[in-house]
Amino acid sequence: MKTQVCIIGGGPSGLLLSQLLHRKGIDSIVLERKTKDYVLGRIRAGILEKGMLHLMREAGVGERMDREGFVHEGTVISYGDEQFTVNFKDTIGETVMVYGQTEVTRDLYAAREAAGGQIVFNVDQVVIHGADSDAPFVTYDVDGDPQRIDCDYVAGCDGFHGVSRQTIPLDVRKEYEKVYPFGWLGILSETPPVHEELIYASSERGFALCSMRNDNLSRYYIQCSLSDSPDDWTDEAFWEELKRRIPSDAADRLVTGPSIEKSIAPLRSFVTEPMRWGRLFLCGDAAHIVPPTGAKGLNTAASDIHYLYHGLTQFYHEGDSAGLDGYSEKALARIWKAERFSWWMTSLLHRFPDQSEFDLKMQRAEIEFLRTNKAAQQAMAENYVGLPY
Ligand code: FAS
Ligand code: PHB
Repeated sequence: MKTQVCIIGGGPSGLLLSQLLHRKGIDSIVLERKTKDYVLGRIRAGILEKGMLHLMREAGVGERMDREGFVHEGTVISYGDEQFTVNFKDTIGETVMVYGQTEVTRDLYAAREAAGGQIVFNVDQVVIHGADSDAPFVTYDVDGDPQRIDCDYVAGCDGFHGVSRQTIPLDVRKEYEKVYPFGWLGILSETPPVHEELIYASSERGFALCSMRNDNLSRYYIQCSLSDSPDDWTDEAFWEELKRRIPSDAADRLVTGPSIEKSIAPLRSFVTEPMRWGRLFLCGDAAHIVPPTGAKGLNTAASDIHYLYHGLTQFYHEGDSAGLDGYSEKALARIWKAERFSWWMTSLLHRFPDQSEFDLKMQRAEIEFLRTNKAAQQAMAENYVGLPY
């Protein structure tokens, strides 16, 4: 087989790139390790920045998002029983949207299928060949049958555990990592959200987050030990711990119910440089990871896709490779700012095992400064709604 762009990974990055390229008459094939149902079964991000909203509309898949998504004008930050709102709309005139990654991925799959897009599921043994040559190709197996795709470019959209990043030689790539000493235990419950917007809660017992997917589907997280497993937590234990960490007025009105999904995500900050090697471009989690505290994971994947989509379009339509040549530097400039914000939100709101009394006082003062200072709230708002592409 031959295509212009071979995309490895059928998550939001790979699907969004494939759909955007299709709309510009650029051909791609998506290779996905799992089944579509498996990909759609992963419960992940919930907040979309304005840049992602624009890309979804540009890809022709924004209609259900605009109809069913929830526009949020701000978020609550709480510390024990004290709480305040950082109002993005009042502060900087911007908002975010709550529309789950599962729905984003569902809409993108529907669009690719409607357009006759080529997505190969259950691929195995994917290997990228000749990325540093003018004739790259990708080999893989499906049901044990060896396959080959010759292409102009390879987009590595295969997430943190994919093969694309590993294809870049160790003496070419440099990796930066910070692993946090805790995880997030998340549940999904068919219950009404406890608040109309999100609550990011800091407490002496640890962090908690109250989020949602729709009027009767809530998403909650509590900071947990890395040695925990979901089976260690009954639903009752989860609800009791959540109530201890959020403001008491919210705890009093919290509607609990059986979890329909329960999982633990480790938290890490990670970046690999460069994000390009020859004709291989890394996008999304294949190149970088953020702790989900700043809701930047999916949204930094989106800005990578924006840069690569425009670079490929410029190349195929105008024969100009400037966008492709500048991809890594431009993407990394925005990624590092998102890494900083995600690290800042995580440091601000979580309990760290080695925190001294002074550290706790600094954390408290930082929250108090955010509560009382307009410039601090403006800075948080600008980062949360998404810095410019
Ligand atoms: P993805 O990992 O989503 O997709 C990569 C795809 O490539 C997968 O479908 C995988 O099956 C496939 N693949 C892997 N190896 C392959 C191979 N060798 N060949 C072919 N295909 C291969 N972000 C937030 O903003 N908020 C959150 O709350 C949040 N929670 C998260 C929880 C967890 C457990 C994880 C892992 C991530 C979370 N994220 C969150 C971040 C997440 O949303 C990612 O940023 C987002 O999925 C990035 O999308 P992709 O880059 O497409 O990577
Ligand atoms: C979610 O709804 O899953 C969510 C929202 C905001 C975050 C992280 C996760 O910062």
